[in-house]
Amino acid sequence: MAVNRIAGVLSEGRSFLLMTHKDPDADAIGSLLALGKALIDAKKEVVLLTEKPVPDVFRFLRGADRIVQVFDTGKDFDAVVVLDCSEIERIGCFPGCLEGRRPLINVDHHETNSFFGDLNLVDPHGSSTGELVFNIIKAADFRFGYEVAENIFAAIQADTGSFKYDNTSSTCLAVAAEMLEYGVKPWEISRKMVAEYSLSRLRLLEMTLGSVEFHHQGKIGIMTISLEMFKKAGAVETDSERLVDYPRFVSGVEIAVLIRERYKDDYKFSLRSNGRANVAELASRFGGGGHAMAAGFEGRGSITVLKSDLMKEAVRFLDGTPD
Ligand SMILES: [Mn+2]
Repeated sequence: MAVNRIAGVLSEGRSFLLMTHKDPDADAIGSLLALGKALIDAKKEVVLLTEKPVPDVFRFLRGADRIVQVFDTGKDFDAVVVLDCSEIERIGCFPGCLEGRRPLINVDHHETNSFFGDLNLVDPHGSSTGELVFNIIKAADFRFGYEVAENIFAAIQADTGSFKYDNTSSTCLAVAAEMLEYGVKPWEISRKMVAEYSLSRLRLLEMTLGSVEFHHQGKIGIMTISLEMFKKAGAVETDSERLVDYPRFVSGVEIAVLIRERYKDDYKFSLRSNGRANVAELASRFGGGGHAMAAGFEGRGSITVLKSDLMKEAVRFLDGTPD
């Protein structure tokens, strides 16, 4: 089994490079930190690498200061572990840093994963990559301590929308419960994760809600955030996280969309489903992917054209989705 083979590589090796996707979420950072700390406790050397500095909102996660953006590229590693990435390109740009580095270990729970690794632990039924990291640590018989547990708990909590999404399984609840035995307090993590937002985020939310539009008999709710709005609110990219949920709270909405301008004429589309529509499939029609209930894609060009393309496809999609 992949999990045992990966555990074997990690047990036998001595030094590892761990990476995750660009624009990381709490599952990405939590998985990176949990596996990193478990390896450190097992007397291994690790480099935890992200494309950009860890977003402020995840800085509270223990060990976050271990994550770097540059490393000695001449260094040899016994394996590279890529966490929570459906495609290898998701790691962002590290020119040459993966060249010739083997084995490449792919640990992910996205349905659309391309199995880019030499070893692939890909489980779309896993609630989160954090849950898969838990399985690896168990299989390798590495130690759990507070730090590992906090990061695994945060990863699972975030990817299940605090145990509300359809990926909340008895398995992930059991793993989360086990993390409490190491001292994790769910209220404390929740408070840090969602209740320590900046005032800028509130200002951004105010403007984002002002942009909401409903289409197709109220089945599609769309909000748009422009660069201008980010500037006015004094907000950063991560301040827009989870805002896409708001249209979903409205009765009758099947698909919620958040369009975020990243650069001029360069947009990130986040899609959420209320259960009927598989938004991963919808996103894949635009070169993106994700999960049935949460997915996304990127688009370049005129926002009017991009939006109308999405609308056309979403309408066709909803009308073709049986009740
Ligand atoms: Mn994830």
